[in-house]
Amino acid sequence: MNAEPTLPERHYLGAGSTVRSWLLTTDHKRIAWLYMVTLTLFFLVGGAAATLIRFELATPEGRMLDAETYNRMFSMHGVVMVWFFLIPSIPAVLGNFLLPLMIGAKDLAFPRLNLFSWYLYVGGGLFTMAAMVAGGVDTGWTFYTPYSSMFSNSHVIATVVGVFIVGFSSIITGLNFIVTTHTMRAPGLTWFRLPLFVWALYATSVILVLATPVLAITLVLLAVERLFGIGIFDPALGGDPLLFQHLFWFYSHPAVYIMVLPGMGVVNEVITCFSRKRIFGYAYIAYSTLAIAFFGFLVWGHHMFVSGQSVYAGLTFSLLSYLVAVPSAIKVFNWTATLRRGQITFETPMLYILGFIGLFLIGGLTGLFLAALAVDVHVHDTYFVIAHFHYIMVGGMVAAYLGGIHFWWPKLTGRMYSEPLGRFAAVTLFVGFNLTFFPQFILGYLGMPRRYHVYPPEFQVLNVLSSAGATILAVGYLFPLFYLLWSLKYGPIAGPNPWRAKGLEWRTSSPPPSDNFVETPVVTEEAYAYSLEEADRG
Ligand code: HEM
Ligand SMILES: [Cu+2]
Repeated sequence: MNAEPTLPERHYLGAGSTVRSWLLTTDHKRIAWLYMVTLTLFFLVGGAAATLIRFELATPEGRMLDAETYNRMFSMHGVVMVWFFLIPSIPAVLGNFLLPLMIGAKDLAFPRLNLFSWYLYVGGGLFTMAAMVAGGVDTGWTFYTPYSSMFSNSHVIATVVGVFIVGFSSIITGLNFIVTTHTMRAPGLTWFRLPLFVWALYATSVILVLATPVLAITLVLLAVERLFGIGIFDPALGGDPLLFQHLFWFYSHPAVYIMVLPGMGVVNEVITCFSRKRIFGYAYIAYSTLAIAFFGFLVWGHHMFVSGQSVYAGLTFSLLSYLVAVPSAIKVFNWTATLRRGQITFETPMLYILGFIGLFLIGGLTGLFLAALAVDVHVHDTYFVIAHFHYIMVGGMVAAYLGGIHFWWPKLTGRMYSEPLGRFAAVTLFVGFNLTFFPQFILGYLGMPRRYHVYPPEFQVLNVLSSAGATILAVGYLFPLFYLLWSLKYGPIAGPNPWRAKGLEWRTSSPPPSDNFVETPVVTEEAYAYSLEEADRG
């Protein structure tokens, strides 16, 4: 037997503990921590707003918040969650930490630029937070014109400036990831030996680089119209409000894949490890990742079925939206086939990932309802839509994020968290999530519109269920915060590879040294060379 594992003598976390050493670090692993801490704070802000929304909706009369405040709450919730949490989360935290480790590199291609993009993220966040403190914004996270440009009297400009700046943080991170993947792979690490998480980051980065500038331009135009009254979107000034929607969704639909592709990447890593099997259909998963990124650019018009665009445009966008479902379905099929006859064990990361697959399926299938023109006309702007995107984003993507955090926690910190508490939190989250959002499908189908704080009493039962579920869900989210913090100091020492996982990141110590590997690793086999025989022996 080996002796008790100990923490390595030199590792990146020990490379200086002053605030200065953190704020000026160019180590991708420390920058990942900077992101993790700031993202978590934003998540708590967005979550506080969600709590108020659900409290308000527990009764039909809307007595707790006035209409104006309610609007500002759901806008703040959406703005913070989408722009400051979901978009950066997996790429900026797990991607930053893992990309160099997974490809056997010492750092990203541009370490200083990486630090700079965190500063942009925080800077943008401060603008938006200042707007929130000053009274908030009431436009919703989509800033639809002409309301946002000519009529709203809330803090639109400051909010939009914040989002604009954060957009540049995304673009820079995307460029950094692309260059790193092209130029810094270890000897022997061909494209088709890359972990699928790296493929996912790569495809995501392409979207970030191509789509985000469109958002940036759109926000500038919005600011110009609002500040100077130049007619771009407002019909009264000769502008076209549909133009805003086209530009906005040309970014924001692909942005959905910025959120979900990295989550799918995490699923690949975790599912093979805890089934002790090669991933089924590696090449299909890699290609379907690229296909999703590509098709994602062609479907933005499905957000505009009732906007008055031509029926032919509507039909085309409807058809194209179905096409995106194909590569997504391929992935789910491949995951199922990977599980088949595997030696499955249910550690915490695996529970989150199985949760992801279930919730993503429900979210994806209800997406097909929305992609069908006629059904969408019925459920447009109802709670059905809210339920659909929360299943994908909150159920799916946040579960993948948490699953990934747990899976790589021993690598991040060198310590283990408590497995029973981890499992308890994962199950709580799954139960709370379904109780919160499943009733919303029914509410929406029955006709409860979104963004209303007063509703007819017959919708109350379902709303109370949803609010009760949200309480359970909140416990599921907050719990990991405590036991993970606890494990930072008291967790048992993990050793380099507690899951007996494949992948270069597991070949270095936990936590890794500042420059990742003592010697540059050489790759001689495909990714995921798990074997069931080895598992039997293990
Ligand atoms: C990661 C977590 C979450 C994210 C990313 C997220 C994201 C969003 C977004 C983008 C909207 C749309 C805002 C709009 O345009 O109207 C929204 C609305 C909403 N969210 Fe969340 N959400 C999250 C968690 C939650 C939780 C935990 C709850 C409940 C406790 C919740 C309840 C709601 C409700 C009720 C609305 C509807 C507001 C309306 O009437 O329009 N969300 N959420
Ligand atoms: Cu879309």
